[in-house]
Amino acid sequence: MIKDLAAREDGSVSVSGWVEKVRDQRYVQFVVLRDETGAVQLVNGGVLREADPENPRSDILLERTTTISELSHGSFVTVSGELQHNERVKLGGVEIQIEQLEVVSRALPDTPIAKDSGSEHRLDWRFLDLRRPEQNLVFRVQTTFLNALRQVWVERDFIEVQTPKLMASASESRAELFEVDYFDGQAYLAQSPQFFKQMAQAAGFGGIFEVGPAFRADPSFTSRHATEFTSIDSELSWIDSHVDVMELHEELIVAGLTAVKEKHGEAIQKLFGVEVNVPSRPFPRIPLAEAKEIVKAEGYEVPRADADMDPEGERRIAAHVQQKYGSDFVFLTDYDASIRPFYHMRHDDDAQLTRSYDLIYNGTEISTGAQREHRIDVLEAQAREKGMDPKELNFYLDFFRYGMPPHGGFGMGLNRVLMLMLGQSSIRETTFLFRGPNRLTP
Ligand code: AMO
Repeated sequence: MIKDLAAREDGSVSVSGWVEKVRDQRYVQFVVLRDETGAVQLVNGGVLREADPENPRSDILLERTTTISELSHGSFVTVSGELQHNERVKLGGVEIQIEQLEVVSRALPDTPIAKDSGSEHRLDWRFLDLRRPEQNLVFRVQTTFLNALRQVWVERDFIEVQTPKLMASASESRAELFEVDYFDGQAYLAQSPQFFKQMAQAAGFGGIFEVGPAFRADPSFTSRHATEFTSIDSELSWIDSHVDVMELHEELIVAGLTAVKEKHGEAIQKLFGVEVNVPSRPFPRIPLAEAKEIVKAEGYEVPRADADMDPEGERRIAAHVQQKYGSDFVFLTDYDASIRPFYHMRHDDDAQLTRSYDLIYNGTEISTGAQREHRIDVLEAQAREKGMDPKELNFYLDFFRYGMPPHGGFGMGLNRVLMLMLGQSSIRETTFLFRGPNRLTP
């Protein structure tokens, strides 16, 4: 790998990679070669532009010179030569004197995207866009983040599940639901693993987690919505309230960010110009109604008093929390029952408020969590209150009819977390292959 070259001693080496740049000078040729780990400068000192009968290596040198001068950007080549350390070489302090260069796969001469191409055009050519070191880093960070979360779950003895993405009913609301033909009938793409992670509680699994796709037929073109995204879900039994869920959530976030900072902090700073901050626990917790009062006192009124925070409200409360507590994270808690799903448990002393929360990171919602209602009679009543027909939900309600422990959990959008962690302007940059209302390819 190219990143290992600097640590090697001078001598014969062989490397492969994509041609990033060619400088074809009269007496010397330079090629910058990149693989997924870094870049290195190759040098052809034996440039020969026309046959030289006096030189016994004339044919070889002439062919090599021609090959290099015709190299197109993005071609994949294998090179062998002499590695030399040279402090004056800015790129890693080493260069390779080319002895042999083989073009393994030639790229068409005009690369369809450039550094400054617009987002949609880059998405059309995502495989080329992903060759950029920044993009490569996004998915290395994702791997490290998820791995750290997984370690926490495994240490806590949680079970990993894979829930079905084809369902017979909606899993969140009837809005934003993709319907697909299913033999002679209809199926729906899962909007979240909500019902099944609760089923795992009825099954006696206790702590569980899933990292998998979620689908939302959301027609919006915002920077934080996709029609398919990766949802990080966890659920656990025997909780006293949503506070237990928040504590698990904090532990996971701190573990994920600690691992990312340790492994990629420097690269993130260099390529994205942002610092990864590991938050201290507990994260600030503010009831939603109080958060609305705070932003109102600071001059911003959330458009609808009976609704969720709007994006501007989220930004403002995050700025307030940042200033007051120095935290990138804030839990907004105790959402009004009218804006929460029927399965959220309500407070004993105030049936209008749910035992739920949203987690805001750098000014944007990344997650929703709650204690769930496990008492079947209350759950049925709450479903009816929301205009739902309990008969349609029977398969779900059955989970509660044979002994269901108190439980709760959360769902968190992976692509949003990465966008906010890396200071990106859209989840298009932090999704391997983005899906939106007008994008089903590549
Ligand atoms: P909710 O609908 O709030 O909750 O979704 C949880 C998190 O998923 C992410 N998310 C999205 N990301 C990209 N594009 C979208 N269209 C999109 N929709 C949602 C967000 C959001 O905070 N079942 C509950 C969770 C739970 O209570 O366990 C749920 O799905 O980051």
